Amino acid sequence: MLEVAAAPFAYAFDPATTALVVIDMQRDFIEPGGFGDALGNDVRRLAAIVPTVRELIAWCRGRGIRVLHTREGHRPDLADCPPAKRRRGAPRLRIGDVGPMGRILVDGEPGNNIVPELRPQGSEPVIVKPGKGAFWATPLETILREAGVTHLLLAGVTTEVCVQTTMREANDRGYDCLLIEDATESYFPEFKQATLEMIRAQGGIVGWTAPFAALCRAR
Ligand code: TIU
Repeated sequence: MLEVAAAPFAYAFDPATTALVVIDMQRDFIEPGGFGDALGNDVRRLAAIVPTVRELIAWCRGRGIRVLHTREGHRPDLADCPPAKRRRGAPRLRIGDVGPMGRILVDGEPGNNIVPELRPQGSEPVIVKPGKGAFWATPLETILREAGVTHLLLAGVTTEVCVQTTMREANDRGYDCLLIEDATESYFPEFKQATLEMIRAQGGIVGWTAPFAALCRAR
């Protein structure tokens, strides 16, 4: 067992039954010309965490902790994209429209790829998800159960949208979840801060948070 100095209290985990889930570190959210940019966001805030996420992935691989990746992406025929999601707001480009990195938020397009620095290795599963949560309409729960996983380390973007939704889905399914604070980011710094606080409030109502350095010091 390893113990991390986390908030609101120590987080203990066994690397053999723990998985790192890296959420949506894809060009659509991190590079200009993707979905995040089309929604009017400054994507540079998200690009800044790529080196830390890279180190986190390497740390987990080095300790035999399973690494899984997710992408938010829809079928090319958009049959799994609720019309309400496509209609929402007034983005420059909507889901399925052709942008500079191919069709926005569509599986198989260049913009849907995970950024090259974080490319999945070998047999690491990549879960393509039509929603914000990584459990909904995906095989993630089956994959984790078959592997005997009980604890999740979480990283990725954006903190208050896909990361928080996934962490809440995981918490309800009984996983003990630790969000790595500097390996997640939001387009809105105040939303990231509020999300970290709401996760660990009330005795860890959704789970734990800790900086990557604290994970590295786990003993
Ligand atoms: N817009 C935004 O903040 N996020 C998303 O749409 N998806 C994810 O968080 N991955």
